[in-house]
Amino acid sequence: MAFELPDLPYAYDSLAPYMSAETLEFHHDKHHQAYVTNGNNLLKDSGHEGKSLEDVVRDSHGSNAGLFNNAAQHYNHIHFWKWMAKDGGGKKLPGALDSAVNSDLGGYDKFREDFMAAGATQFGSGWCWIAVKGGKLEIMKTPNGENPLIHGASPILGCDVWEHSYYIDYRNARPKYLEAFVDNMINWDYVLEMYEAATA
Ligand code: MN3
Repeated sequence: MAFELPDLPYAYDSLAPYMSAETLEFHHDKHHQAYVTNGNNLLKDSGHEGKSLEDVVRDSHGSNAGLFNNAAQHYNHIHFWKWMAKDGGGKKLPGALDSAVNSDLGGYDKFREDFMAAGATQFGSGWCWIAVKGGKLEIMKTPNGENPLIHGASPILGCDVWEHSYYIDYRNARPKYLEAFVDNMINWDYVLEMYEAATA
């Protein structure tokens, strides 16, 4: 099954001023498109054709670095666009998610601090996450295109901390971008949807 670039689920300017239209144009139209194009070229005759994207990510890890990097980044970005929404972020967690954050992550304030610290301390390019592992929530961070799928976990929220995600709007101030992501952009309804799928 060939990879396809999904449309953004909102207008390019709808996350401003926290993430500009210019950032989304480059990030979605150029960076994500490149993962799709390169991923499709590498998928051909790889032995992984016909698998779900999740299985391509898991099965190519450690054996086909080029395909893994592009397929994993395709997976990560498909969800990243949906993990953000206009007027998102903050403490407005839906009930089931709120309970899980309280019991597994020490409550919203501790989650906010730990998630931002994971993103800020990921050296170089990568991602910070909330993942479900063994039925419980965990904060994780991974380098480059890696994600929780290859660590036996299911991501339910991820923030892209590659410089292309924030340099236009925040220059080198990654912590400011992480703060805006958590306080003003997280689409908690989509996080809940992934939480329910991961714990079903
Ligand atoms: Mn990116």
